[in-house]
Amino acid sequence: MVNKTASEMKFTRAIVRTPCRNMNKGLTSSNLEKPDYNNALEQHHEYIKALKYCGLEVTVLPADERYPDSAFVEDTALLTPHCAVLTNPGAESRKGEVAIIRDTIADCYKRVETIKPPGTVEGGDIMMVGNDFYIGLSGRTNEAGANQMRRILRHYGMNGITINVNEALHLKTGSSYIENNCLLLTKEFRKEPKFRLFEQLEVSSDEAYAANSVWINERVLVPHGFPKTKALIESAGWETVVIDTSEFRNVDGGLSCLSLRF
Ligand code: CIR
Repeated sequence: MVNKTASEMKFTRAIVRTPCRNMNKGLTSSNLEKPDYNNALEQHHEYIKALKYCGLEVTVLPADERYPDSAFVEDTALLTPHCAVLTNPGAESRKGEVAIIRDTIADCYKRVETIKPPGTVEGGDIMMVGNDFYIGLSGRTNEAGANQMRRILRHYGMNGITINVNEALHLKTGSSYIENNCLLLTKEFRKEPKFRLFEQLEVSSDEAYAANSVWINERVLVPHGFPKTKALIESAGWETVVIDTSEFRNVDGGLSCLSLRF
């Protein structure tokens, strides 16, 4: 396995969706406060600015009140350099989010594949490392979905590698690839045998939320309020861009899930 180096890797576009007022009805496993909608809109606006600062052209889709979690667009698709894959979210209330993003993705990709029931996949479970895609087997992504995803990836000359996720919501809730063979991860994934050849930066347990940081074109977006993780990423040589996502965190959302980058 040869990982692409950061200099070869470049994203040019992103898709986001404006959060809806019903976001306070989003799925959550936490006892945190309900999100404040106006703050969430402000934070989302800053997030878009940060994506643009990283050089991305951003498509902003409208809020859709039917789907409280629909700002978390990452879960609805996997966008690779060779094809797009529409997912089938494991969460019942989120399945309809795929239909409302399909046309946007079809405008961007000639080849669009689909995960079909009984397979379920959420994009937050898929971590791209060059040509290799680590697929978390989680409460949202099942074996059948992972097998379909691996077949699709193989068809386009890419690889899918499964990873068991027992504690985190998604694989990328607890791990992020920040290029140059370097993984940012929580304790849950520290001993994962399939990650042993990576340089590993372990996020301190009181900053676990920041394990979901996002590398984009020589910069790394880091959530606000996690100074040790920010310093760790800077020690790996990257400029960090700090974004406040506290309102999204209240409904289990991290930085990466707010966009699809390609
Ligand atoms: C959910 O539970 O589906 C949403 N409330 C949060 C989704 C976060 N997505 C992600 O980390 N990729």
